[in-house]
Amino acid sequence: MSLLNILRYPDARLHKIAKPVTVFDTRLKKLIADMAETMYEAPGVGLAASQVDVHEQLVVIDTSDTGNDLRVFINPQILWASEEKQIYDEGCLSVPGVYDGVERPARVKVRALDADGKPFEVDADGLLAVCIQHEMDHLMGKVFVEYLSPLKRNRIKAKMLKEEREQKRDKQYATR
Ligand code: GNR
Ligand code: NI
Repeated sequence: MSLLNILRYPDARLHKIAKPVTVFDTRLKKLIADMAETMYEAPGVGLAASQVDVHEQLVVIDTSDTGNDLRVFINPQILWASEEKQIYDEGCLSVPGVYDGVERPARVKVRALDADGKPFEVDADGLLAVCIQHEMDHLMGKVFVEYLSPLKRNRIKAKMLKEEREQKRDKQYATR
């Protein structure tokens, strides 16, 4: 297994649209294992393939307290979303250190394929519902900060670019 590099906002590759998975082979199994390892190590409760620069409709999620309930969603589709909304303080591994409220449907019914290409459905609420919708946004090239006001988004963008500049400078300094 190997850890994958997580793209950081505002990287243009985070806005690419993911294509459906069509081949369920060992390459897919390895990608799922590597994404799970990367998610647990981060640590995070979800990871979309888009975040590791693989633009295919694949998501891993584990919202359990124990970290032993890995769920894999391939080519996910929302079959139903509740009228009722919930506001959840979201974070994202591609926007580290930033948390803000996002309003989404409180409950969703999702259909997806598992790692073997077998269809399944799940009724989700709470954090799982938030996470599924957050990850499916990634597959469509959308990052949660795009739900925030332009003012907040621009502040976040500036903060991320500043951190990027500082990290590059630190790296250069370390090798001199
Ligand atoms: O680890 C994560 N935590 C989280 C918290 C609230 C709402 C959504 C998330 S998903 C995030 C991992 C991530 O960035 N997935 O794309
Ligand atoms: Ni995210």
